[in-house]
Amino acid sequence: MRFPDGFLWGAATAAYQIEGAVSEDGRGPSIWDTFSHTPGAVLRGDTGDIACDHYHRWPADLDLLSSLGVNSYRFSVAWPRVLPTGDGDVNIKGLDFYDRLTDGLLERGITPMVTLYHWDLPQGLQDRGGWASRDTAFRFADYVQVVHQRLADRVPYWLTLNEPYCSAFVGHLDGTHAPGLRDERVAVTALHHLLLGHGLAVQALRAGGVTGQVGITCNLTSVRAASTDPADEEAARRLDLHENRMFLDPLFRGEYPLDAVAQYGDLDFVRDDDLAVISAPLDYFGINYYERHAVRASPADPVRGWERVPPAEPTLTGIGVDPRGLREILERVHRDYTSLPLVVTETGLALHDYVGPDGEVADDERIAFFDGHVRAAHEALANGVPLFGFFPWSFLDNFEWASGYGVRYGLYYVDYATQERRPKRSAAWYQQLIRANGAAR
Ligand code: IFM
Repeated sequence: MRFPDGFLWGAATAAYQIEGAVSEDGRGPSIWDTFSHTPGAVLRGDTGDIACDHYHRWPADLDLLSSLGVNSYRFSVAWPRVLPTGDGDVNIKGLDFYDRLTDGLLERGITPMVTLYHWDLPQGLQDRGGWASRDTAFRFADYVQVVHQRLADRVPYWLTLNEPYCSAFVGHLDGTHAPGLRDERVAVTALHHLLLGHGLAVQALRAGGVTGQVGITCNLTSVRAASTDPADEEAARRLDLHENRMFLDPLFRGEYPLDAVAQYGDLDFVRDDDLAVISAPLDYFGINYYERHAVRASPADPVRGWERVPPAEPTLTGIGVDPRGLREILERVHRDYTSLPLVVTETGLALHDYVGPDGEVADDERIAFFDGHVRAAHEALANGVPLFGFFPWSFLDNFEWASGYGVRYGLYYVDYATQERRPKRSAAWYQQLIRANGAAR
């Protein structure tokens, strides 16, 4: 099993999950600062105030990435560092940080992949309606232009949004992510404005003469009906709409699925030309994969009409492990939606890792997880999917949103009391995989 020469073996993080330094050098508050400081919102009241202190420790962290052997690193820019209230004056010190980070990566021979929005909307914009307000999409494009002007000459891969599903539905319908709302109408409106923001950001990048590749990352799931009962098949169709088609159809077909109106009501917030903006051509597409699930009809939930069948062996986050879903999604996107190059921008496993008496973090389940998913990615490649990279989530243990520091995803263990980083067994495994470009296993 060999991967193509030049295949990107990376690692991924996001600003609020690792940086800390939330009040430093002019950074403004984001919706995640507000949410994490809301009593009861995050497990044990954890916040990203300090996180991995990456804002101060970035040079040593980049050295770790070097020793891991990755040839690419996916990080996100915090909008509230660059524009503390969301628009208005640019905070040069915020841009300086990402400038240094980008140069630090390039000096180490590591290709930057920059996510422009990984959920940390400036609180100032939330106070004006957040993603439920159409104006936020335009403010996003303005911010993207500012970041692009500063980093354009050195960034080969741009991603506009990370996981608009989570921003829209987990943040505005489930209420378990910032801004913590529970209103389906607001969620679907926010979804549209997120996608519009993506499209306007692509326009801004193109107008600015972007030389790097432009894409977006969606988290997609592999959904199947639990049985051939028509009610279960209908349940699977609905969940597929909610988790996949509401994103893929507008991005790649320039339309919302026909069944969206039956599920969510009139999409009267969609204006002429919005879908043309949203579906403007991209250079590549990022996929985050975590879940393959069976779905059945749920008479107890007539509104949604579906429920996931609980996996036989749930992980800490309640989902199962099934690498087949990664191949299925890659093949589906390639077959049904786009011939663009694809990249796995995230996949990973949450564990309660600990340092053993021998000083080792023996995360063998994570190694098995990654092994299975790398194999699934290779199968997709062999079946003709133009896959060009694989980015485990995550480089470091970090602030896992509503789960705080209660679960760990990193290849490196972080001792939050001392900020010591320690490679887990999975880091050594990944290092070997990268050296062999997948071959020697
Ligand atoms: O930690 C998150 C990341 O921010 C987005 N994708 C899923 C990861 C694990 O839950």
